[in-house]
Amino acid sequence: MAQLITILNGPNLNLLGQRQQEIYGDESLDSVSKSCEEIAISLGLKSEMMQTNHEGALIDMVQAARQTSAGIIINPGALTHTSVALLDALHTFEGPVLEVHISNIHKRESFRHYSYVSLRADGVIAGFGVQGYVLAMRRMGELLV
Ligand code: CA2
Repeated sequence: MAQLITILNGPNLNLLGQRQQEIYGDESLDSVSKSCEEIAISLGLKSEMMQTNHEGALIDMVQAARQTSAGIIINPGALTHTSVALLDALHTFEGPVLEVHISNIHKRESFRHYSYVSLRADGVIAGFGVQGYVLAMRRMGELLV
């Protein structure tokens, strides 16, 4: 059976492609999900994309992935910079965790420079636009062989 990669997205990322295109581009999260699914299949994996605007729901998704998923790709949105609870949940996950940011958080406001999630992440991609998700999928393919 193909291993599952869970791709998690935090607050406001449902608006991808609809607002602030100068920062986040014009592609929708659905379209990113389809690209990731295609890559997953080419790597002999499966992927599932989820998004929530709620911190607790994101933590529930991480906990559920402990039973179902070989790896997590996560763009926690603004929770990146605030959520110790999300970090704690990610610490309970045993497989690889890759952190993705569409924008280059280091080129933006100083409050975006720190990531709690990076304390758990096995790799971090920032500033590659939505291509970051695709690159993270490829890296998962290498980490999970
Ligand atoms: O660059 C990223 O991917 C971020 O994780 C996006 C978060 C931001 O708080 C982080 O600092 C960096 C914001 C997500 C908001 O997404 C939107 C997408 C399109 C339109 C409006 C918001």
